[in-house]
Amino acid sequence: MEKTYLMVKPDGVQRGLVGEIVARFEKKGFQLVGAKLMSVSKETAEQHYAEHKERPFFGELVDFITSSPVFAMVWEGENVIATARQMMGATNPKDAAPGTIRGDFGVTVGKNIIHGSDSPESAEREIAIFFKEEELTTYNKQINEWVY
Ligand code: 3AN
Repeated sequence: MEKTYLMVKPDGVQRGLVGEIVARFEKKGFQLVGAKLMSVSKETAEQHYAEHKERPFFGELVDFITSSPVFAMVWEGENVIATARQMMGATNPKDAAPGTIRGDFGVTVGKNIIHGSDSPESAEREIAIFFKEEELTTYNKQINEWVY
């Protein structure tokens, strides 16, 4: 089953949006298989955002993500990578549709509340950066195929 890495960024944690965000993915029908509140080191931040190294906002990005705790999560489900990106909304909250997380709660592009992997390759890479294998669980929901 497909997995993705989602992270409530420091602005989302500070604004008390962790529960709201977890609830959206739970209600959608995805399965939480790993989660933790954590501080991100400079090294981990630089590794995570490596593809943006040459961008002018790289320093700002690393400073922000290391400034206070994030809520790191791994979610599992059919097409969870693309669907989670849709639920997050456009990168710049001013372009994010109402009903999406960034559309409902975000204002500026630098502080856009949530990160989500954008491909199977980045999901695998990012999950490995933030989680040890033993921190992830596998379990079957005790329900039938209609009620998910
Ligand atoms: P996404 O998070 O939607 O995949 P990316 O990968 O283009 O977006 O950007 C990574 C992160 O860099 C974004 N989450 C955003 O916080 C930040 N970012 C993107 N563009 C800018 C910008 N012009 N100024 C400041 N931060 C930016």
